[in-house]
This record gives sequence, C-alpha cells and structure tokens, in this order.
Amino acid sequence: MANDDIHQAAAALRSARRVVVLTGAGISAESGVPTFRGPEGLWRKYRAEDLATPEAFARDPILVWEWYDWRRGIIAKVGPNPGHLVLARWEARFPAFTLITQNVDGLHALAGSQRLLELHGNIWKTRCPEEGRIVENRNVPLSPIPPRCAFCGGLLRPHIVWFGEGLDPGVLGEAYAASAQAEVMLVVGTSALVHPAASLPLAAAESGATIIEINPDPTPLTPYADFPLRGKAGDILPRLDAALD
Ligand code: BV8
Repeated sequence: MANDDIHQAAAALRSARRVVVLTGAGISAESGVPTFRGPEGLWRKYRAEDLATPEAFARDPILVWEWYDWRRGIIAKVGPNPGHLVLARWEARFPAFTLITQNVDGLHALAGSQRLLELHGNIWKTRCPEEGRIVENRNVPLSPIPPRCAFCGGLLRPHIVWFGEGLDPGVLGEAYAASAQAEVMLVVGTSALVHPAASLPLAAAESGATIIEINPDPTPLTPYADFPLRGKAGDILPRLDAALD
C-alpha cells in the first residue's frame, strides 16, 4: 500500500468530528481468528446453513454448540491486534466516534473499545429463549454441551444473530443513525456481503460521508470507496493513525 494513498486518506480523516467504523472478520484475522469466506474461512469447513441458523439449532443443538465451542476455544487463545488497538484509541481522538462490528469474538471490547455496537451478538454470551435472559459464559471448553438455563433448565442458545434472524432493532437503529451522520466512515475487513450490515456504508455514502475501505481484496463496496486502501488492517490502521499527527 503506497504511503501517499494513506496520507491522502489521513488528510480526509484528520479534521473529521463524526467518524464511524464498520468492521468484519478481517480485522481479527491477524489475531488468528479464521474469517468466514477466506481460503481458511470458517464456512469453508461448514456451510452457514448447517450451523448459523435457528433451523440448524432446532435440528441439532449439540452440533451447533460444538461448533461455537470450537470457535470459543480459538478465540480464548488470541488477543487484540494493532488494528483493534488503534480503533480503541480513536474513541478519545474524535469527538463523535462509533465502532460498529459484525464480529462476535469480543476482541474490540478486549482492546478497550467502549462505544461499540455488536450487530451480530457476542460469542461469550448465552441467551435463554424462554426468558430472554442473557448470561455471559466464558467457560472453555463449555460443559455441559448444550448448556442449560440455571433458572428454568431450558436449552440455552448463543446470543448471536443467525441467518434469517432480525438484528436487535435498537442496535441497528443506532448503527444506521451513526452511519447517516458520519463525515468519514471506515470499512475494515468485511466482504460486504452480509446484510443489513453491508448497507450501512451505503447509507453513509448517500449522506455525503467519505468512505475509506481497508481490505486486501476488492469487495462490492469498493466502487463506493473514496479511498480503497489495499492491505491488512493490522498494517494499514497503525500507518493511518501515525499519518494523522
Ligand atoms: C436478516 C453470526 C431479516 C453467526 C452472522 C439483503 C440482501 C441480501 C441478503 C440478505 C438481505 N437481507 C437479509 C439477507 C439474508 C442474510 C444475508 O445477508 N445473507 C448473505 C450471506 C447473502 N442476512 C440475514 O439473514 C440477516 N438477517 O436480515 O433477517 C429479518 C428482519 C427482521 C426480522 C426477521 C428477519 C442476519 C445476518 C447475520 C448473520 N450472522 N454472524 C456467527 O458468527 O456464528 S454473519 C457472519 O458474516 C459474521 O457475523 C461475519 O461477521 C459476517 C460478515 O462476514 P465478514 O465479517 O465480512 O467476513 P468474511 O470472511 O466474509 O470477509 C472477511 C473480509 O476480510 C474479506 O473481505 C477479506 O478480504 C478481508 N480480510 C482478510 N484478512 C484481512 C482482511 N481485511 C483486513 N485485514 C486483514 N488482515
């Protein structure tokens, strides 16, 4: 990635007050968390339809919980990378900063991000479908599988949004509002295939925001990006951060 592209993007970002970032699995790739659709992607080994849907869970809750338990085991061993850490620092740098993530790995929170919208839930949380109670569970490995509600004994599910399920309307509403008011929106490490998350940068662009995309590969969003920065988040974000000073 040429330095002048990064310096031009930094010039657009430096004086911005309202900054929004949307991240996907790519920002956690350098931490060692497999992405979904890359060559080593999670989905490569499993079809999303087989595991991340309410139908799959109803059909075989143990299989679905074993898949999440496997992912929790991977995530428990890794930490935030320089890309996560830059975004955590930017909360203090920009007057109105919102971080929106599709990731369920919890690494942004671990890096210190607080103004965080987790669109698709969190792999460390379970939910009782009967009562709606959300309980954090960091046991690795999970035991028993499937976990049961301590209050009603019912089958707990991951507190994660599956395909075909609606996102939390409050979280999604906040994400749209932040995107529509953004002066600059960075889109980092997402294939921009999953909706409604993938429509957030389009809402920002329609409202006149400058779009900076950070991704080694082009995506359906690239044509809308004012600054398509080709490369890894863990490399480009620290260089972009340094260029702001
Ligand atoms: C809903 C939780 C309605 C599970 C996930 C409109 C148009 C088209 C389709 C739809 C639409 N509306 C609804 C749909 C259907 C569906 C959908 O979008 N399907 C897609 C696949 C076509 N959407 C839904 O079902 C959504 N629900 O709309 O329901 C509704 C409304 C009201 C009431 C009832 C129903 C729900 C979507 C949420 C699904 N859950 N995750 C789990 O994690 O176990 S989505 C899943 O994909 C993950 O959350 C992931 O974050 C997300 C997106 O993937 P990415 O993060 O982008 O990851 P990916 O591997 O694809 O890409 C990685 C990128 O990083 C690549 O570009 C790569 O180049 C790059 N990269 C790699 N290394 C690096 C890097 N970048 C930077 N640095 C690096 N080092």
